[in-house]
Amino acid sequence: MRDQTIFALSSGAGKAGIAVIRVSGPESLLTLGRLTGLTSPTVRRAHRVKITKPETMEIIDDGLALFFPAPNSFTGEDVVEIHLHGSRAVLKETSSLLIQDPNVRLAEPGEFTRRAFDNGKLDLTAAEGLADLVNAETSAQRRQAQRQFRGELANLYGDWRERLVSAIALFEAEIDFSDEDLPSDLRDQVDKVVEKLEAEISSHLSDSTRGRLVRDGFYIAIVGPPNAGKSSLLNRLAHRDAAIVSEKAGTTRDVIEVHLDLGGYAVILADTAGLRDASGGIEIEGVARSLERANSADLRLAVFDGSKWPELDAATLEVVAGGNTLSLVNKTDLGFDPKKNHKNSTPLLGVSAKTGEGLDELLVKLTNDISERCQLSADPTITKTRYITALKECVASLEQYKSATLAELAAEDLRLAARSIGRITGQVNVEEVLGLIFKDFCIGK
Ligand SMILES: Nc1nc2c(ncn2[C@@H]2O[C@H](COP(=O)(O)OP(=O)(O)O)[C@@H](O)[C@H]2O)c(=O)[nH]1
Ligand SMILES: [Mg+2]
Repeated sequence: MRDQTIFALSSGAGKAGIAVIRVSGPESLLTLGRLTGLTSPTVRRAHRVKITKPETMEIIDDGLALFFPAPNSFTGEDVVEIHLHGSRAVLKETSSLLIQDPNVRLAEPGEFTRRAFDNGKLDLTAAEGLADLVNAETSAQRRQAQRQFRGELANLYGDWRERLVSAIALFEAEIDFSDEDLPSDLRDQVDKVVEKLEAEISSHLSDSTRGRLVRDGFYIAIVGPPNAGKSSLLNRLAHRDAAIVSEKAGTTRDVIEVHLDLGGYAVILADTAGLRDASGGIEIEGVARSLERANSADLRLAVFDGSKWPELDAATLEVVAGGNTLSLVNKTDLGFDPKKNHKNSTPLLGVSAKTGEGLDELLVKLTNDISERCQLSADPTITKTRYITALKECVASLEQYKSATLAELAAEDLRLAARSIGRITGQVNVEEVLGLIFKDFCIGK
């Protein structure tokens, strides 16, 4: 229920120096009074308070409290923040006081942000930007999420929608007042708006991978024959033993993934089973999965076995021929030179997972490649498939408009186009997408 007052621990769970409990809703100030005795705080000012058990007057903790009156708060409602010591006991006893209070209840996941959205404090793209910001692990993810949270996409999509709505208004003025065909100059005017919009949306769509690569991470699949040292290389790059290394070929059967931060970009590095003629069912499945990962990866790292030099594995060469691959020959500690006498035209980088030789050069190459493909441009970037789907629908409706001869139908196409954009920002027809978006939030946001 919307007018219920909610509370949640807004800082992370577990032991910490400070923890923050946030309360939002009409009873916020009264709740603060019941907990601490502070009844008329100066707005947006920190006050020293003591959380006290009402029956025994025992002080649970002392901390700070702030009051943000509606509408100038995160949720747009009255909000109170209580800063306490982040001890499990303090939080447990304070929460239990709040739980016993019939005027407040524990917030559901994402409920604070949901209220902010309902009160027009942010649009859906900004809400999603906030979720991304909370989840950001690398600096590129943080930068991108912050831009979105600040309203970069909200402004862009909002502007497109407004232009469509104005075009619809022009049409409607005509449709309402006459049964005749539209004056051709009006149609020309709207045609121009549509053409310009379509060009802008198409150009925005054409750069749709960058934002998602940053947000979801750049996926690199390590492929190569068994025993080439793929698992050793992954462990070396991850600085831990994530994958099993064995002399026995075919040890890695499933796909093992580790998360890395390369130059501020999130990277998922996947170790795969060796490419070879598999004998058993599980192994065949392993090889099939390797190829599947290799195909869908943003980059493939082909690892050849240097102990076989100058022979290069045929199945791996096939993957390399598919392009988008960085080729390595591992085990340079065995004393061969990959720059010499290889028949293959692809430049090969010599590395040793054992000694670490060549890995710095590999990391530089990888980081350059990733930053080239992920670098944020000055233009707003698409971060979600949901946006792409809606924008494509919008373009389709605009195309439809162009071939519509009847004014009513043309106006309806524009309406559909505006609705597609509205679905992204949450201006229309949003109930079905709301659940999807807010379920990714954790409690306390
Ligand atoms: N000499 C040498 N041996 C290596 C190197 N990297 C891996 N190995 C060995 O090669 C064998 C296979 O390694 P592993 O990482 O399991 O290969 P994978 O089957 O490609 O995952 C193991 O015995 C490793 O110790 C290296 O750079 N130099
Ligand atoms: Mg392996």
